[in-house]
Amino acid sequence: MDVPGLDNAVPVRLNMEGGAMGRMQSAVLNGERKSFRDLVDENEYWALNGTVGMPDAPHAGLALGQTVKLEISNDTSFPHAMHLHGMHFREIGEDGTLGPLRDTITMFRGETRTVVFVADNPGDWLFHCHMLSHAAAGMMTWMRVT
Ligand SMILES: [Cu+2]
Repeated sequence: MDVPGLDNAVPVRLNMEGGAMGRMQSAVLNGERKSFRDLVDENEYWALNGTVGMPDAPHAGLALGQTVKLEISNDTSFPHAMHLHGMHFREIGEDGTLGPLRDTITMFRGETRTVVFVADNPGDWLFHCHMLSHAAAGMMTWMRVT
């Protein structure tokens, strides 16, 4: 899969936080900011861009055909297999080389990595950790392609 348009790619950030031995102090759950301790009491442990679980608004609203450069940072103490529905991506190295076509990237603790893709599939697409207990405890969001 070619990824044209990298020079004009839309930048999107994803910050992964939470879990034991993490640094997350608080996050938003159902529109309300809560301390990590209160989140744990509700069996919610993980946040993406400061929100626990599915936000009302998409993490990113993408125009059909737009090239996207998605930078992901894992600020937790655990590995997470981040899985995007609807589209495949390729990791881009610092030298600009493109890795293999994937729909999941395993993010180890402390890593920041960048993937690129063309938003070529209209719809609302889940983007979540594939450790499903993590997804169920907050580690999921979604993107919209229109
Ligand atoms: Cu996870």
